[in-house]
Amino acid sequence: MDTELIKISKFLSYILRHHPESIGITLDGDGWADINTLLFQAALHGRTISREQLFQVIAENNKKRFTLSPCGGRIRAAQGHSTAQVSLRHTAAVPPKYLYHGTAKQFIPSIRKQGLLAGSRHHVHLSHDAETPRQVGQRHGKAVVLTVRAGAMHAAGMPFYLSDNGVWLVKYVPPLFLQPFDD
Ligand code: HQG
Repeated sequence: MDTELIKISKFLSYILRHHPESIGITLDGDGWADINTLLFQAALHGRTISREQLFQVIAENNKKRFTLSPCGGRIRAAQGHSTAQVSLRHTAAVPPKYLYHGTAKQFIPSIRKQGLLAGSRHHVHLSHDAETPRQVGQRHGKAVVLTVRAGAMHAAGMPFYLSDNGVWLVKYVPPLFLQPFDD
């Protein structure tokens, strides 16, 4: 994606995950925004985005962060929300034995005590591979990839969800289900 489309993608993540009110729009409980309203309100707030650019971002985004509604008139972020307007009903799914979470070295003592917390987001984000979490962890400092005993957690009755774009989501990971720390 070219730099302009990356900027638009970041702007859409900000609006559709965190602060729809900042351009005066409201998302429904499933996170959907009407595309005409979104583009109109974005323009009113100084961000002019064409429909072509919006559709290009949906189609070409490297993590498929955005979903187009079946009728083509609405858009939503696939996951990553913090806004209270949205309580997306993700699909419950049975996880593989292990999933991975990317974090930074400075958070390890706290994670060791408290487990993985969702913080301002609605869920803790887990991945089926170890490479994506490494990149995610790097955003916060020296990357550390934690192994989550997802199969055991699920067997213990904790629900797992799979987002439209393949991110595994849980409300919380107790320390018990983190692979022993070897740092
Ligand atoms: C850490 C990207 C201290 C947690 C990625 C993380 C992801 C704790 C940070 C998505 C903690 C929260 C989300 C505890 C968790 N003590 N620190 N007890 N429990 N943490 O940005 O997971 O590119 O809210 O490890 O692919 O970094 O945006 O979450 O380091 O799926 O589409 O607290 O963002 O997707 O940071 O990233 P964030 P995240 P996109």
